Amino acid sequence: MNQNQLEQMLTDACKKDISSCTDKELYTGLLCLVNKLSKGRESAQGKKKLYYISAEFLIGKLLSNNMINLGICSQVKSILASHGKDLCVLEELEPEPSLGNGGLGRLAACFLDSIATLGLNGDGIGLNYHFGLFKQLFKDNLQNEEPNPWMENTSWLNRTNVTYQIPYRNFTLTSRMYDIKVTGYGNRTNKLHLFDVETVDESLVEDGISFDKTDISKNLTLFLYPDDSDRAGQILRIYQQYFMVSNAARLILSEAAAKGSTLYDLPDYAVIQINDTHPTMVIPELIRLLTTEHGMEMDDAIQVVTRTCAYTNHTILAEALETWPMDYFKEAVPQLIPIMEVLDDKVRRKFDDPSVYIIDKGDRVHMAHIDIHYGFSVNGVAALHTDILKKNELNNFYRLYPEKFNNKTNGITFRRWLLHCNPQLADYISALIGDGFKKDAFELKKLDDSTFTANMKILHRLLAIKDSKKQELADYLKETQDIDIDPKSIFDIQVKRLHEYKRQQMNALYLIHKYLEIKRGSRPTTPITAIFGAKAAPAYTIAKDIIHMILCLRQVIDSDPDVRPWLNVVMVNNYNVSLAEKLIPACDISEQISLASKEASGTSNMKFMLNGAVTLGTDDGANVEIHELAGDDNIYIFGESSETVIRRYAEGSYCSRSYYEADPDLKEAVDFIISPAMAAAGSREHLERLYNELLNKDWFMTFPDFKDYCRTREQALSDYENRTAWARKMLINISKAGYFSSDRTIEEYNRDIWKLDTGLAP
Ligand code: Z57
Repeated sequence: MNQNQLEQMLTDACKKDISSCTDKELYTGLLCLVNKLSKGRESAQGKKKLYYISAEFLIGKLLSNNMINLGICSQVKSILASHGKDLCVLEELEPEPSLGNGGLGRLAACFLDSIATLGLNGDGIGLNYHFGLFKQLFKDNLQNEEPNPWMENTSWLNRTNVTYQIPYRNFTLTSRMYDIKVTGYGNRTNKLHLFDVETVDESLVEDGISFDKTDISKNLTLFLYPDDSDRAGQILRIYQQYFMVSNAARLILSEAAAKGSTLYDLPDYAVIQINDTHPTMVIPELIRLLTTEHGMEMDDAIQVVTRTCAYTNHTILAEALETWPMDYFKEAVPQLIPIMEVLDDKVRRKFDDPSVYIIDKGDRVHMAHIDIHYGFSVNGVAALHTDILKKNELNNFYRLYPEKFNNKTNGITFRRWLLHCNPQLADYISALIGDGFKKDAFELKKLDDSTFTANMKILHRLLAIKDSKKQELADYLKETQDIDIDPKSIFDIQVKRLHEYKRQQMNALYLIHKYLEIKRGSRPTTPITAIFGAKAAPAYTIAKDIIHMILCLRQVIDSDPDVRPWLNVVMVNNYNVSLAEKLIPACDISEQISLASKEASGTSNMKFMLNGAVTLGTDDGANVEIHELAGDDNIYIFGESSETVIRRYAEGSYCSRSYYEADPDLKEAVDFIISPAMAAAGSREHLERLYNELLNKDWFMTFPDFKDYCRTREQALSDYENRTAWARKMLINISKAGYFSSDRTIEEYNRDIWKLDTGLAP
């Protein structure tokens, strides 16, 4: 399509001349145009279909992403420009659907993009949360939560005619399916199916995010559970999960039957990827539907379902592995209990090891155990993570079913995380090595060649692009959050959910230490801007205390004229996908400092690497693979190894206080948390609770790693001063990032697990 035709279509969609449109009218017009263009593209076809079921799909804004994938982005930009309009301004008008907490939900969104791009026959299935995840506000240096409404009259959601009756113990809900089109890069359009109930009552929500929990028909899909990896939810979560999987099961069975399946051959028509344990009830629900509504024998149904379902594990944190009291099922979905009892009984007859039972002696149901016994594949999300699952956390299962276990190292979509968020860098890469990397990310390897890495002009250009992204971020934060940052300073960024194992508190302890050093006169060569972005689960007390500490520290430093020109600590408000797209391209140093063994993979580490940030991290999750690819000279690794950490936990003898007593720098930083200066900025109660937690517990072992962390961070800061040497590290990181394309990950899922026909050549 040429530019004139496109301009005409946009004018038609807006129903008036582009120049006379308001920004909002233009945004809506573009949305309609994109919907229309993607209508021409069918879903990939094929006998067998993948269903990716997930409680979270953190899709982010869709306008620009869809335009990139339709191949009209640069044309639209110039059409808009010729009428004095700016796409960036229109982008700000699109509400972000926050249908995920963090990595797990964003991974599902990247996967949908790659599945469509590779022409695979696969859809996502999830829930349509009206308010998604909460919106974060800061008040008195504390996190507050508010609803985040994102659905508008004209939106990406398409109401369908698909509805089901979903039975609970003492009532039935009528569901309705909404679809969001998932447009692959230059390719097919798949679907994200989001189920909802029409009786949901948004007016139930009052005073922040609290609402009446009693009437399920009114509250079922109001919110996404804000717990990330921990703090088991409540019974409403069972209602939500069952709603998701019962709808999914009915859709899957009816699509298979429509294509001619007898349902005994369901595995030839469907493969279900269970994203963490949240959709696990799809296993007993499918068995229930096959036996009660399709006349199948129990043993046959179990066989069929086992050959259809595959499970992805995303964490080894014990507190994140879902176990539900049998009473919850009794109350909400008693129809599943006889099925789960049969499943448990079969396990008990076969294995005399209580650690692999489904129902434990305390009458709790271990959801992951259902997946492992009654699915054909179990995968971890990074090499180290899968190893730990096999050797430690799931060793008892690995010994029973070694053939089920496999690794699929996570990936990210380069369409959003490079082409969209950093077109300047993408264009420059194209100028150097051509466009091929946009289809085959491994082509980035071509950059690792001395014609590029030893070319001063190229290295300077890379630095200039980084500088321009830093300037853009500085302008954006000033305008939207009234935050001042110096674009000439070093941008050191840690953005991810707030969790003790991710150790934002250790980053903050370093910053306290640095603050005190600067105060004593030892100034850095280049000023430093340390940026945090993180939401804490509303019920996660210590996580909220850590946010409080960071915000108080910011205030203390900000009002200290001796230090403020040299060290700026910032916490951006309401960190989400859209902010990530602005922060990541501007980053110099990427903080990936989880306690070794605890971060299953991490995916922001990959996004930063792709955008030319250098990683400062532990040998944990996918950092291990980043380390191997980038090489020792192009990454800053510190801290104890996962083996040491696992041993330390096993010994049970960790005592944080002894580290505190032995290291004066550490002691000084920890004591500063409860100093008068900090107390003046915040609340003593919160600061003291955090101080005591660190001193008496420090469960995620920040103290043993503190010294090495400080030393390594200082090394990175001093290496930054040699600008061309630093630029070379950036370029080598970019050149090795191809492995982390989610296209590679999805090809592996398909090759080893799904085995779908590959539709179109990529
Ligand atoms: C979540 O975001 C992750 C794991 C979970 O069990 C839950 Br619940 C939520 C994250 C991991 O913490 C990351 O390490 C990983 O990269 C991501 O899932 C995607 O696999």
